[in-house]
Formats: sequence, C-alpha cells, structure tokens
Amino acid sequence: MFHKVLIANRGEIAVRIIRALRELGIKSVAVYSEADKDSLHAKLADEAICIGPASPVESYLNMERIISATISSGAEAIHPGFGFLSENAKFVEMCEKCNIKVIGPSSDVIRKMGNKSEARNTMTEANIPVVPGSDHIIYDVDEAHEFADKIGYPVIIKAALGGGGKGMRIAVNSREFEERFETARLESENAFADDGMYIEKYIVNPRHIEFQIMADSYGNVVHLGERDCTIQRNHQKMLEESPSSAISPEMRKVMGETAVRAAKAAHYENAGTIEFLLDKDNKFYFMEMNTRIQVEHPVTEMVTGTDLIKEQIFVAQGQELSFTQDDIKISGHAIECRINAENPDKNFMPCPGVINEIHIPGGNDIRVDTAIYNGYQVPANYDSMILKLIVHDQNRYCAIHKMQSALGELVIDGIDTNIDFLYGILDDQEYKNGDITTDYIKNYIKKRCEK
Ligand code: MV4
Repeated sequence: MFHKVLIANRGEIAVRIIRALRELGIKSVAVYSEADKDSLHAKLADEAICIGPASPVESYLNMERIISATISSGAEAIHPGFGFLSENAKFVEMCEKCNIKVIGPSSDVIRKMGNKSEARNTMTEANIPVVPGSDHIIYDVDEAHEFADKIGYPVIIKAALGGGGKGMRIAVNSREFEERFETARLESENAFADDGMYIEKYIVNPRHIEFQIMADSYGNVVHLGERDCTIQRNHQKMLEESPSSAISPEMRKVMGETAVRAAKAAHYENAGTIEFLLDKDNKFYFMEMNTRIQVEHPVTEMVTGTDLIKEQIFVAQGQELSFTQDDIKISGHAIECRINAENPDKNFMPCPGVINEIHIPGGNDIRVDTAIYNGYQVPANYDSMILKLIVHDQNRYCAIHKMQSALGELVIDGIDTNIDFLYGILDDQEYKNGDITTDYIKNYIKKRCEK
C-alpha cells in the first residue's frame, strides 16, 4: 500500500487527486511552479515542493525535478493527472528505473498506443473495427498519394505521433493531396520531431464516442459506458455527457465489449479510454486510445457511482478491481461543462486575471471540480480551464435543466468566461434534440451571429 504519493500536476485535477488520497489515508505531495505559489493544490497537499519557474518546460514538464522531488519527499508513487507528463513514455520509463510507480499503464503500453498508426495495427489484429486506411507508417509523398487515390477521397492525413488534431489534414481530391500531405508532415515534424504519417478514409460529420475502461494487473478489464464528447471547438472539448443520446443499450453492449477487447489487446492496466468515431449509419470505428485519466472522467463517475481516481490508486497498488462488469449499471444522465477563462466574443481568447468574486452553485447531484477561490489570480501560463461543473439527474432532459439552473447560479467575476456561451448551447433546439456532430459548435456560432 502507498504511504505517500506525489501529484505531478496542478489546478483542479491536482486538487481532485489530493482529495482522493486524503480519503484513503495516503499522504500527498504537491509540486508547484513559481506562478502557482498561491495555488489551491499547493495549499491543500500535506507537503508542497517548488519545482521551478512558471514556464511548463521548466516545472511541470521537468522530469528530473519531479523525480528529485519524489525521491526527496519519500513518495512511492506519482499521479500524473492529464496533460503535462501523463502520456510521456520516457518519463514513465525513467520512473520505472527509479522504482517509482506511476499511477497508470507501463511505459511500453504508453509508447505503443502513443503511436497512432501502431495502435491501429494492434486493433486490426484483434479484429476491432478501424476506419479503412494504411497499415504502416508512410514517409514518402508518392506512396501516400498512390494509396489515397486507391482508397478514394475524402481522406484524412494523420501524424503517427499526433492526436488532438495536430499534424492532421483533410484532402478532398487528388489534386490537393500532396500539398495537404506536406503541410501535415511539416506540422508533425515541428510538433513531435517525427514525420511518420498514416492515411484514413475521412468520416464526414461523425460523433466522438469514447468508452471508459478500467483494468487491473490480473487481466480483469471492465468498461464503464461511454461519454459523448462530440461538442468540441478546435479539438478542445467543451461539454461532455454520459450516456450518449446516440447509443442504444444494444450498441452500448457491443461497443463496450469491443472496448474491453481493445484494452486487452493492448495489455492495458489502469484507467484508459477507447475513442470511437460513430458515422451517420451508426457504424463505429476505433480512433485512438488515451492512456491517462481524462478531464471528463466525472460524468462516468456520476452515472456509475464509482471513484475512478481511487480505483486507479487501488490498481496501481496491485489490488484487484473493486467491481466486475455485472456491478456496473448506468444510472440516469450526467453532463459536464468546462468553464474556461476566455472570451467567446473574441474568438475564445484566453483572459487570465484576478477573480474578485465567485459563487459556486449547490444542490442535489451538482458537482464542482475547481482550484479557484476568491482573490485567486488565474496565471497566463497554463490551460484556460478553471472549473468543471458536473450535474447528474434521472434523464437527459432533467440533466439539461439542472445544468442550466446551475450555470445560471454560477458567478465568476473579474475575468471573462464561457459560462453564457454554454448556457446558450443548452438552450439550443438541436442540442436538446441530441442532433449533434463534430462541427456543431462551428454551426452554432454561425447561428448565434445571425440572431
Ligand atoms: C477522423 C475524423 C474523420 N475521419 N478520422 C480529430 C482529432 C483526432 N483525434 C482525430 N480526429 C478526427 N479523426 C477519420 N478517419 C474526424 C476527426 C475529427 C474529430 C474527431 C472527434 C471530435 C472532433 C473532431 C473534429 C474534427 C475532426
């Protein structure tokens, strides 16, 4: 059993992890940058260690400093949260060599799933449906062009080390293919120091459906249903819900069992997510596997009555999963809104600053995950997400109304936020009907301007 765990993260997820550790009687060690000296995670943890300047590369991405802080504090494990080093195979490998347990899968699994082309092949071999596409990494533009002509347009060109939209381009015909390929390749080279690419048939107007899975070190794998993360802007999710209005109980069973098989094919351990694209004909395809806990994990917790962070800790300690597949029942409906310090009327420009008044809504099944407080200065150096508002109710209709009520009560003064923008989405008939695809926000903004 762990006695002390270091949290290699900041903000609301660091606070979320500290609370889980405290409930389990495990001591917590926060690390913080100079910009975060007054941050809630540094105040709430049992110990806090400054690891460097505001710039992420010098602090939250600084592997040596984080490992030094772990060793000097006597922590046996690191929880990486999401973002930062959470999917960095090299970091996890360094920890493995130092006998520090990183709460998550092994460096080998992270590396294998981090290469999206290799992940595709792993899934093909396991008979998981993948979008028709190339079966190896392509470096040569002529080879790529020939393959695209063969499978037919539109195609999507993706960086092997990509994900989240970086190094990704769509080509709708053969004439524009080579230019798009070279642009994607250059972007990939700059972002990942790698120009390996792969090609898939482009699925037009899909939905993004992801399955939460949990796996222990004894080969037990359980899925906890899906999250519908279709509502995104520039690959940044804004609102997530579970269950999805597009998934019937029969589909959930098939997709859930597929997700479990995918995790088993990857020899997965700990919390993970299998991302699927769902097309117009309700056909689903494996897209990527995320090897971390995700921002939107609370919606799954609320419909399944689980604590995924505690479960991650149990599994990392070598315990068996605390539930079986039969124990997992999806109950009611949960929605999460991501509240960002940004201005939707200025192209969602981030707007850090001082919070001079905050009112947090309350009530039945309303959850707020945040690290902000009265007088807190939102630093400019990090992600603009400052609060997650999650509600749970007996069905989607009630959950939408509960979210509107809670958003209406939420006050964050001193900075601009997307609170009113989110309220507008919940008022939109297309959203209410569950009539959404990945370009929902783009269309919603257009509609909003015309009003
Ligand atoms: C796709 C796709 C359509 N067809 N792949 C976006 C980020 C990266 N994870 C993969 N992405 C996509 N891959 C094929 N074969 C459409 C997207 C996509 C998308 C996916 C989920 C949610 C929002 C999206 C927005 C634009 C494109």
